[in-house]
Amino acid sequence: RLTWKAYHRLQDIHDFIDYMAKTYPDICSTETIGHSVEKRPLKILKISNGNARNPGIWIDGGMHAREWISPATVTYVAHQLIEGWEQLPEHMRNINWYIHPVSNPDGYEYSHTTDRLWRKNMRSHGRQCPGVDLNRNFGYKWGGKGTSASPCAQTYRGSKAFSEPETFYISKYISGFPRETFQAYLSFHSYGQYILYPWGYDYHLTKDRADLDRVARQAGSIITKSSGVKYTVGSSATTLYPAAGGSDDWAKGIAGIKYAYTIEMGDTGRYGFVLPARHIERNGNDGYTFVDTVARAVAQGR
Ligand code: 0X9
Ligand code: ZN
Repeated sequence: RLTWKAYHRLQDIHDFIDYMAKTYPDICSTETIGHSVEKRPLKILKISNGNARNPGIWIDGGMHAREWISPATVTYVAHQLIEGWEQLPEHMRNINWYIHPVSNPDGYEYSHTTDRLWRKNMRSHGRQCPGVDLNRNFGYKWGGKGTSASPCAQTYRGSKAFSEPETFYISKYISGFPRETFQAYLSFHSYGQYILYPWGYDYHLTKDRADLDRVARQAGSIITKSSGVKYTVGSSATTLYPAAGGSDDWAKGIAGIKYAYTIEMGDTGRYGFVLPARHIERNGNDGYTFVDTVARAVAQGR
């Protein structure tokens, strides 16, 4: 059983997914979409009222190992959706949810056992430094700005686009659905409190930037009203820095998913990646507000 008063190990998060699927079989199911470099399962939790024609929303967390608030927030959101299901507004229940709380399971475990600030996956490169930055390994403008060809760099892009099973199986899974299925792709990271939309690879903006910006600002202002916390909104490249090969850019540019966002959870730097667990609930609520706002936009088709 998970609590949101501590950070949890991978096995506990996977047990939570299985427990939810077993306890709420009418709305929940689980699927393993592939295995990581070290052969850990890449597990997702699906939540649905059973209508295959609902729009889909993909949520992933834990792509960067040390960003522990991300899996914590994503599991918090999943728990809220499930426990509150009967009372949820239509725009939340008429969505098929695909939730992947730990997309970098090997790195996540390594950050618990060995190096708290590990970021990449655990790909071995022989005698060179291990690890690929999964958020530089997706296949849209792969290898561009803000990526490194050197295995020792924190932003090592890998040997080619989707060279890593953790990114490959996400793209394979999503690409297996009809193109209109997924209407939102939400990647949870930390830290800095930003809501970011494409593009990340360069300073250009998408044609529908106004829609992406409006929904992000809406979420930001509701979060500020409810928890007092501020999220900065803008495109990834202009707001943070250009970085190619991100999951959000792939979702937007290749998978054709309209609402592609990266949200950087708290804090703004006091604790950074090593955020004390007492901050999980607040971040969880902020994450839920973000997801709720995006789902409302999806339901309204705008
Ligand atoms: O650099 C990243 O991958 C993300 N920031 S983090 O501190 N969590 O590492 C930002 C990614 C934004 N999206 C793209 N650049 N595509
Ligand atoms: Zn990150």
